[in-house]
Amino acid sequence: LSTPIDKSIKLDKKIIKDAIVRHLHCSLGTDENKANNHAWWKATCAAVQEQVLEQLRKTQKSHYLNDTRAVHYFSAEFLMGRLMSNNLHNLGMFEQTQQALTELGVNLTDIMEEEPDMALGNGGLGRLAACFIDSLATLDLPAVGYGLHYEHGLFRQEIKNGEQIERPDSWRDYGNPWEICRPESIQEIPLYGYVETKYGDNGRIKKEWHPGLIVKGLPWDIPVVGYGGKTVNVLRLWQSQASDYFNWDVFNAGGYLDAQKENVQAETISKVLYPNDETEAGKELRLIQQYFFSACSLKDIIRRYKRAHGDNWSRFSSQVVIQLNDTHPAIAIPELMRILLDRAELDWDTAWAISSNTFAYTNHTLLPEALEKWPARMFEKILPRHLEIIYEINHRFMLEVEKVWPGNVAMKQKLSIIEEGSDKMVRMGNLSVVGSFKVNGVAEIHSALVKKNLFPEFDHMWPGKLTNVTNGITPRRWLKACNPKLSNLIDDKIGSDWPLDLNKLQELANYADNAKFQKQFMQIKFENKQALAIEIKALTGIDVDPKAIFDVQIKRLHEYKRQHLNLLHIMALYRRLLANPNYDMHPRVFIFGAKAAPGYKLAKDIIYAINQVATRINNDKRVNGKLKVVFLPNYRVSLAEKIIPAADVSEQISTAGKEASGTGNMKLSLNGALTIGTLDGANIEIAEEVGDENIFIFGLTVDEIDALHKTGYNPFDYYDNNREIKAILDWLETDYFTPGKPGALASLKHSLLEGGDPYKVLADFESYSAAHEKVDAAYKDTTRWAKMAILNSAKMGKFTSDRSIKDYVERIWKLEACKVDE
Ligand code: 26R
Repeated sequence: LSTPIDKSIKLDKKIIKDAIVRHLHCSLGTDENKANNHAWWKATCAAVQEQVLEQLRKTQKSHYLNDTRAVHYFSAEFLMGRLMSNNLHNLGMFEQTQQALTELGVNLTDIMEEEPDMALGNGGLGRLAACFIDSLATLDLPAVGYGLHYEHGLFRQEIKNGEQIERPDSWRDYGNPWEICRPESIQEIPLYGYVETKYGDNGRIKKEWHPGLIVKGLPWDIPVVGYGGKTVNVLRLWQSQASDYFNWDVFNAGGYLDAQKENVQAETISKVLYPNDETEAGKELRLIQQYFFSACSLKDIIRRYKRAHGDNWSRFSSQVVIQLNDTHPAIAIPELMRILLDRAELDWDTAWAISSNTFAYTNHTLLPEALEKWPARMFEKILPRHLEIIYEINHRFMLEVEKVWPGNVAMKQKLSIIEEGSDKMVRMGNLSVVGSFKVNGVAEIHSALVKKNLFPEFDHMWPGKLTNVTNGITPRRWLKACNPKLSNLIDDKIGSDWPLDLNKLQELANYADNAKFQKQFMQIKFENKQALAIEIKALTGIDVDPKAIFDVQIKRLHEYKRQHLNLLHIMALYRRLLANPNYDMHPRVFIFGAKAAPGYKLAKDIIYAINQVATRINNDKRVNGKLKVVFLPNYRVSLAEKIIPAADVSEQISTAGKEASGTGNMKLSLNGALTIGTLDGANIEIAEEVGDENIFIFGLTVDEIDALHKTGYNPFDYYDNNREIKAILDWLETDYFTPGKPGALASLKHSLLEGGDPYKVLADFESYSAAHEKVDAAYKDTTRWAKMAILNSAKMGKFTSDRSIKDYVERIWKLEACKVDE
C-alpha cells in the first residue's frame, strides 16, 4: 500500500481475497474456474460493499446521536458514472484489491469495464451533483442527495452513417450491486384531484386536497464513500410504483378519469430521464417527475425531523437546509408550505418563515430557453393546491414589490411569479428566488450576470441574497482514479495528501522548469495518449498517432458551445493543407465527444457534419497524416475518464456569457491539457490561476458580444469579407463531404448566415484561428509546452469541489462537520 490514508481501514489483501471468493461462491453461486469477468466484478463489488455498509451504519449512528444539521441536495440528476474504482480509492483499498485479484488470476482494470455507468444525468449539472456529494462525504458533512431512480438513464448514442441514433440505456438490467432497496421507507404521493375549502371551528378557512391518484415512492440508497473511508453518506433515489390504495372520494371532480388512466402509468414516472439539456419542453410527465421526487424527499426529511423533534417545527430550518439544484425541484417550496399550512396547521407567516429559511437555489444557466415555466393550467390539473399556494406567495410578494416601486405596474409584471397572457405561466426561477434565503450562480462572471441581467430587481430588493459559488470537481475521480500514472508521479514529488488538499499541487510549479520532471510528465501524457489511441481504434477503426497533438472537445452538443466553430476551423486547416501540402503544422488529432438532445435538429446536423468531414479528411492521403478527426460515440463519464488524461488541448469555446461555468475545463487542465478558450464561465478564473501565458484566450468578451448585438450583428459581413470563411461555408453546400448528396450539410451554413448566427461563430472565427496558430507554435517548443502543461496541473487547486463545498458551507449552509465515531 503506497498511500495509507487510514490505518483503521487498511485491509489486508488476504481478507479481500477471501471476501471476493466467498461472494463468488455464496452470493453468485459460481466458482473461480467458471466465473467470467462479470461475475468477478459482482463478487468484488459485494466484497467492497461490506466495507461500505459498515461505515454507512457508523455514519448514520453518529449523525443521529449528534442530531446534526444536514444539507439535502435536491437534484433531478446525479451523473455518478462507475463506482468501483472510486469506492476502492476512497476506502484506501485499491492496491490491495488489485493484488488480491492478481493472485486470483484476474485483472482489476478489465473487470471494472463490466460496470455500466450510472448515467442519471445529462451533463454539467448532473456531474456537479455527483462531485458535490463526494466532497460532502469527504469533508465529513452530514448530507443526503435526493433524486430520481430512473430505470433508463441518458440514452446510449450510436453513430450510423454519421448520424446519431438513440438507444435506451439499461444500466440496471443485470442489477446494481451498490444500491440498497428500502421498502420500509416508502412514501405515498398524491396527484391530481381537487381542493375543498372548509371552515374550521375557529372560523378559519381550511383547505383539503382530495387527490385523484396516489403514487408510491420506493427509495433506493446508494452509499457515497468519502475519501479516507470514514464518512459514508447516502444518495437516496426514488422509484415510482402504482399504489393499491385508491382515493374513492374523487368522483365528478374531473380528475377521476385522468386518475384511472394515470394509475396505470404511475410506474412511468421514474422510467426515463429527459434528455433535454437547456431546452425546456413543458412536458406534463416531467413536472410530475419533479413533484414526485421533491415530495418524497420532503416527506422523508420531515419523518426524520419528527423522530427527533416531534411536532415542534420551531427548529426545522436550523436542522434542515435544502439546496435546489436549478429550478427542477423548486416545486418543493409550495409543497413544504402545503404541509406546514394544511397538515401542521401553522399560520402563513410562521410557515413562510420556516420554508424560506430552508431553501437555497443554485442557478446553472442564463439561456432563456432553459428557464423553466409551467402552464398554470397544467399545475391546476396535477397540483391544484400548489397553484393556490403559489398565487398566495405571489400576492404577498407583489405587496413587497409595491413597497419598493409604488404604482409600477410594469415592474410587477416583470417580477411576478405568474406570467400573464393567453396562457398563464408559472416562472420557476422567480418562485425559487422569492422562496429561498440564498441564490447562487456557479462562476464569478455567471453570478455577476445573474445579478446584472437575470434578477437585477431581486438583487435590489434583497441585497446579499444573490451570491457566487464557483463550481469544482472531485480530484479523487478526476485525477487520482482516472490518471494513476500522473498521480503516482505527483505522489513521488510532493507526497500523497494532494487529493484532500489540492492547493498542494502548487508545489509542482517548482519543477515546471526541471528537465527531468518535464520528461516524466510528458512521458506519462504520451503513454496515456497511446492508451487512448488503442481505444479510438477499437471504437472507430481510426488510426491516430500518439505523437500528434490530441485536441479535445467533450461536452453536450449545443450551438452555444460552438462545436461548429471547431469544425469550421478544422475545415480551414484541411483547405490550407490541400492548397499547400507543406503547410507548416504539427500533426493534430481533433477528438469530439457529444450527445445531442434527440429533438435538437441542428445539433444532430452538427454531429453528422463532424462525422462526414472526419471521414473525408481521415481518408485523404494528401494531408499526409497531419490531420485526423475523431468523433467518439456515446460520450459519458467513463469515456471522459479515458480521454481527459490523454488530452493536450482543451476546447472551451462557448460564446462569451453563455456557459455558466463549465467543469470539463477544470478536469482537462488538472490533467495537464492547455485550454484554448473564450473569456466565459470558469475559463476566466482558470486564466487567473494559470496566468495568461499558460492559456490560449481568444474571442469577443461578454461586453463586446453585447455591443455587437446592440449595433446589429451581420454574419454576412464576415462571409463577404473573409475569403476563407466564404470558401468553407460554400464548401458545406457541395457534395465534397457527402458524396452524391449535395446540400446535406447546408443547414449549418444557413444557420450561420440567414439564421443570423445567434452565437457569433463567424465573429470569433479569425481570432480562434489565430489562437490555434499559437497553440501549434507552443507545442513545437517541447520544453515550453511541458512547462505550461505542468503549470496547468499545478494551478488547479482552486477547482477542487472540496473548495466549492466549503464555500457553500460558509456562505449558505452554515453546517458543521461530524466525525464518525469508531
Ligand atoms: C429545463 C430543462 C430542459 C433543463 C435545462 C437545463 C435540463 C437540464 C439543464 C442543464 C443545465 C442547467 C446545465 O447542466 N447547466 C450546466 O451546469 C453546469 C454546472 O453548474 C455548468 O458548469 C455549465 O456551464 C452549465 O451549462
